[in-house]
Amino acid sequence: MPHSDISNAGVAALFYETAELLELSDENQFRIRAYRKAARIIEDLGKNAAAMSREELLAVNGIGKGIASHISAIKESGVFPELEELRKKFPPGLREMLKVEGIGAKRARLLYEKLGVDSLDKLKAAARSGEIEKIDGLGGKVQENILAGAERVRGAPERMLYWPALLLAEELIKELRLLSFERAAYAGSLRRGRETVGDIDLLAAGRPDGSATGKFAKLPQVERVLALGPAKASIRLKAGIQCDFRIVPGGVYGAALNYFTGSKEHNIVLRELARKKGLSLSEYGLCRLSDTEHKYPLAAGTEEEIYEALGLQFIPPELREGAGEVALASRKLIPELVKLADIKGDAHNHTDFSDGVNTMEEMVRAASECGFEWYFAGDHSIPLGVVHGLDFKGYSSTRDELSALAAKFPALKLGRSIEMEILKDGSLGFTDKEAAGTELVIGAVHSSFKLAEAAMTARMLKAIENPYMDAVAHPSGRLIGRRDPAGALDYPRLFQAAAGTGAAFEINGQPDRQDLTDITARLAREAGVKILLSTDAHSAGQLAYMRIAVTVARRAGLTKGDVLNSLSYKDFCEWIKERRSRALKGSR
Ligand code: DGT
Ligand code: CA
Ligand code: CA
Repeated sequence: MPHSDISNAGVAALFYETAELLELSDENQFRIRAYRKAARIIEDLGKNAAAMSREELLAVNGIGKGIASHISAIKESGVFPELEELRKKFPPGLREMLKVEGIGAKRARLLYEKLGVDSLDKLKAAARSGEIEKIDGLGGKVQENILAGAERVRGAPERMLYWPALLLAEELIKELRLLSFERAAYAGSLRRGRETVGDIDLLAAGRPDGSATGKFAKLPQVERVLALGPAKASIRLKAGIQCDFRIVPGGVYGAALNYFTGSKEHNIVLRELARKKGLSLSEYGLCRLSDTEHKYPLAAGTEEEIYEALGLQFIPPELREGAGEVALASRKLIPELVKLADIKGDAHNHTDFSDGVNTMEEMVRAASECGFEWYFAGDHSIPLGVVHGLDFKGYSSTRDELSALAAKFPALKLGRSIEMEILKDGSLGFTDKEAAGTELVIGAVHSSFKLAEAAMTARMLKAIENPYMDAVAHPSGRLIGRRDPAGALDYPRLFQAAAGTGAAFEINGQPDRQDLTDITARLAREAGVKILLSTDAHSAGQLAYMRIAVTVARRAGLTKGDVLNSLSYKDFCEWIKERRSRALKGSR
């Protein structure tokens, strides 16, 4: 039976696993990289790979004959034969060990061969009993870090990142439209744009006659049905998350959407406000207290009507956390939040000159297809441990290559940026003279994450005080669910320093980074620091992560004026120039 319903995430997962197992087999790096690259490209494809013909697949940048054949095989059988063979070679627990920060394939193999460690539990036991530090080349510090890392993997809550949940929800809403629901939306934490979500809450306006929930429960995305009634279905999706789907009468759609969007804290504040006005607010609408059966709502059809009837400005879902937003809305002080349409460009991303999977031309084409006005094509600087970063010579020659592309994409204004290594002592990967010759410098830490709080803050302060530091990338370094943020950075001091030199801070849009967070981004803005929204794209499709960065910015309450990406190309370049000249004067 053909498995054309296998999702892109499903195909990508098979390729990622293959790459990991090949790494455990100490296979050729090129083959490993080819699988990772294919996985990334498929994840970001935007249409279902298994439903595409061989010709269509081969037309995709980065998919060659080998990968196209593998996708056909997966489509035919639902499994990937090459992966099945690899799976027989290694105990399944070994892969789980790779989730531990500080354990790569080499270490996993070493621990397996020397100590027979083939699961997370055995790994922890070996670390606790002191066996790991006895292995040549490992030692006590490594053992300590492995134990801490292993504990984090287990303790990670079963929540899904915002981005995959968003894609799933949008796919399910399409299915609901096919089931003839004109009004359908996702609610809950997903609509509020939380970093991770516990489940997907879906809502549709319609008649609860049982046929729709039944059809919904039979969708190919469903793993099993947890509860099924005429107006509600709770299902477990194959993607590993629960979904609650509710049908409500069209007349109360707004009230239900408001209720199920939450947050619970926001709902409570709204309800108290309603009470003070002699009204009640529930998923059935805003009613008089005397109308105990909710028969004559004053407002229920749309959220806008409800906020208005309560004497409030409309509150965007991203701000509904019960953190003072209702008081602001009553004084009409909710700002107009930045939106995707305000974004004119991206400045932090990667080509295959460093660790991106697409060529510079492919990235530039994708940026022009995004409708950006400008695009700073980026890459890592030296010295970077695992991937190959550019030195200044490499920067300059690739800048020339970028200039040559300008004729092909006349509508897009191009620049070149460098994600500049911030070394352990706070100095940069380029000399000052080289940095001065770099169009845009975005500093980042990729090594020595475990410095003590004071040392890490001092390192960052020194980097910020460099007059060529235009923006600071993902300052906490966290990877949600995998790596904790750097030990309590002194953000107020960093932001104060940045306000002094005019350096911006980034909101990184990678699904597992989201760094700055909504909280630290708000602090930055209050300190007078400009914010740069970044995709940090490592493939063309990842330019879509701008949506994530915008969502975090909205949760932080940022407006268009707080965000550098809303500037025209000319104004953005002007900003860099003025900022540097002010910082240079300040540093003298
Ligand atoms: P999650 O799923 O943990 O990421 O977070 P939410 O906010 O999506 O929570 P969930 O799915 O339990 O409920 C969805 C919304 O329904 C929630 O944001 C507000 C509303 N809600 C659920 N239970 C209650 C409740 O007991 N009281 C109130 N006022 N609202 C509730
Ligand atoms: Ca939820
Ligand atoms: Ca729920």
